[in-house]
Amino acid sequence: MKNIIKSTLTILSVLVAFTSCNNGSKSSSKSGALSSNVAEKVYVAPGEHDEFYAFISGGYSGNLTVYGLPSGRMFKEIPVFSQFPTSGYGYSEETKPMLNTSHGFIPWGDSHHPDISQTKGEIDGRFIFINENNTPRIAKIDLKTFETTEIIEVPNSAGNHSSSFVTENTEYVVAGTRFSVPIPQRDMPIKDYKGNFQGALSFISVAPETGNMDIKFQVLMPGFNYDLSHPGRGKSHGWFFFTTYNTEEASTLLEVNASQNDKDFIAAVNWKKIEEYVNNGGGKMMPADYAHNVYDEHTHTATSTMKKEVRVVNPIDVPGAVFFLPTPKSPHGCDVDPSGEYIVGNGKLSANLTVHSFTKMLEAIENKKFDGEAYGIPILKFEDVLAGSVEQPGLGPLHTEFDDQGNAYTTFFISSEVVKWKLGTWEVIDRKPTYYSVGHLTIPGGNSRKPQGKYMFAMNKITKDRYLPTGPELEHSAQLYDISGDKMELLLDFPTHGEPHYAAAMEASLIKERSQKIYNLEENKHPYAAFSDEEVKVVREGNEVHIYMTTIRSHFSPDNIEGIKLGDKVYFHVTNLEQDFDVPHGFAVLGQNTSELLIMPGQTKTSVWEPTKVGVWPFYCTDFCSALHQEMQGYIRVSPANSSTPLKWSLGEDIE
Ligand code: RUQ
Ligand code: CUA
Repeated sequence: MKNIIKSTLTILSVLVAFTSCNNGSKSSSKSGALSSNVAEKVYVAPGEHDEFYAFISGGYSGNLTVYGLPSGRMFKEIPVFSQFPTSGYGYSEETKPMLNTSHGFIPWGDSHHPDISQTKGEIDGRFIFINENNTPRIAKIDLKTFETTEIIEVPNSAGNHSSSFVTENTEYVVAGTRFSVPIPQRDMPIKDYKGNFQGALSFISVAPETGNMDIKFQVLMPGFNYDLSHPGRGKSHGWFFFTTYNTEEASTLLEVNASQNDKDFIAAVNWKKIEEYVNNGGGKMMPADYAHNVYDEHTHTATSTMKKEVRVVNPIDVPGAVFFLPTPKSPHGCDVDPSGEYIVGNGKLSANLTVHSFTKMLEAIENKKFDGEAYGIPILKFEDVLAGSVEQPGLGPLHTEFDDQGNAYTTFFISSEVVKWKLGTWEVIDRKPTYYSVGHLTIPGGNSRKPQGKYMFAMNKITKDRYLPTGPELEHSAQLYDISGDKMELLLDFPTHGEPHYAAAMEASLIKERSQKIYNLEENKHPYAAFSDEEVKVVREGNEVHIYMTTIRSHFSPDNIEGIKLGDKVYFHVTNLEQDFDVPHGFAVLGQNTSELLIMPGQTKTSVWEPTKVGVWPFYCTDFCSALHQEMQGYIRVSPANSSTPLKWSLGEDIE
C-alpha cells in the first residue's frame, strides 16, 4: 500500500510540475495588423449592445455576474447566496429570509454552475438556476428582473456540485452530491464510510407556469463522489448522466486513494422511469430538514418555510432505472452533445478522452450485457458502450462543449489549452493555448440542442502575468475565442469576479425586450408601503418603531423624525415612488449596522437600525439620482432611553 501511495504521489507531482512550468512560459501572440482585425471583432461601439449575455458564476463570491459578449464588459452582479451591501440583498428585512437554511442564517455561498431554462431542448431565457456547493442549495433567478426569486436547500446532500443542470423542458433542475455522507446524518466513525455513506441525486421539479421548485425525489446512490452531470436530450431525453470519482470509497488522502481504480463510472439515470415509479407511490418519505425560500415580486418580500420530509428512492427498487458506464480515471466533466447521442467523460488522469454512445448503451441494456454490479446497480461493459475515444488530446481534460457543426471543444487543465475535435471521427482539428490552467468553457446555447457556435470563452483558474498586478490576489481571467472558422482565434482577455466555474450564455435578443424596467407601484403589496405624503407615518410598538417613508426626487418624506430612544429598534420602510426606468434611490443612516438599501422604482425595502448613541443623526440617499441628489437628506433624533421626547415626524414643516 505504501508503495502505491508513493508512486501515485510521484505521478501527481509530475503533473503539478507540468502545470507550473506551463504557467511560467509566456507566449502571447501580438501579431500587428492581425490584431487590429481581432480588435474589431470584440469592439462594441459606444451605445451599441452586445450580441450575447453571459452569466458567469461567481464561485466563492456566492453570486452570479452578467457580462456581454463579445465585448467582455461586466453589466451586473446578481446577489444569490451572499449578502450584497451594494443593494442591501441579505441585509434588508425583505431579503434576509432568502439566506435562511436548516443551519440558520448563512450569509455566504459557493456558486458553481448556472444553467438557463429550456423548452423543447432550446434555451427559453425565463430563468437561470445556480447551485450552492457548500451548504447545498439551488437558486432560481428570474431573467425578467434579474433577481433571485427562489432558493431551495437540498437535504441529504454535501458539496452540491453535480448541479444545477436542467432537463429539456425544465421538468427538473438536478442536483447531485459531491460528497457522500451518512443518510440520515448521524454520529458514526469516519472509517466506516465504505458501504455506509450514500450519495443523493436530487430531482427538483420546476412548475411549468410559475417556475416554483420542489424536491420531487432523491435517488440514494452508493457512497461515491458525484462530480458533474448533464441531461440527455433528443433521443436521450429522460436520462441524466453523472460522473463519479472515488468509487474506491476512500475517506482519507483522496488524491492517492481515490486514484486507484482504472475506471470509475458515469451513472446513467432514467429519471422518467423513476418519476413514473414515484407517481405511482414508489419510494418513501423520509424526515429531513430543509429551507424553501421564496421571494414575492408584489410584496417585495421573501418568506422562508422549513420543510420536514423528502421522498427518497432506492435505485435497486426500480429495475432498469440506473446503470454504471465504466469511464477511465476519475472523470470530471460529464457532457452530452446536442444530438443526445454522445456522452463525454472527461477522465482527469486519463491519456484519452472517452466518449460513450447512448444507442450502444440502450443495446447493451436490452441484451442484459452486464459486467457485474455495484451495490446492486448493473455495470455495463466498457467496450459495449464506447463510441470512441480521442487519442492523447492533451493533459488533464475537464470539460467539453459543442458547436452546431458537430465539433467538440475540451479544456485541458494541465496542458492549459482548448482542443477542438470532431464528433464521430474523434480526430483533433485544432488546439489553442489558454492563459492559464483552464477549467470550464462556454459556448452560448451550450447545454442545449442548439448551441450558437460563434464564440467560445475559456475560464482560467490562474491569471499570473495577464493583467497589471494587484497584489497576491488576481481576478481569474476569461478568454474569448472566435470559433466560427476551422481554427479557433483568441480575441480577448477579460477579468471575471470570484471564481467562475461554469457560465451559461445566450443570444441577448431572447430576453432583452422582456427585461423589466420598473415595479408597478399599483401592484406593490408590501404591508409597510406608503404611497403618498398622507400615508407617511411613524408608529411605535413597544421599543420597535416603524417608519413608513417615501422617496422621490429629491426628498424623503418624512425628513425630520424625533422621539426615538436608545434601546429602540427602528425600521425604515422606504417606498420609492418613482415610476421611471433606472431611478433607484438609496438609503443610509449614520451608524447603520446592516447596509445601505437600494430601492428600485415602485419597491419598498426595509432597513433595521439600532442606534447606540444619543444625538441627531443624518440620513441620505446613496445613489446620485438628480441634480438635487445632495439635498436628499434628513435627520433623526435619538434621545436617552428614559426621555419623554414625543414621537414626531414632518417634511418641510419648520420653514417660516
Ligand atoms: S468545476 S473546473 Cu466546480 Cu464545474 Cu470543473
Ligand atoms: Cu435619491 Cu439620490
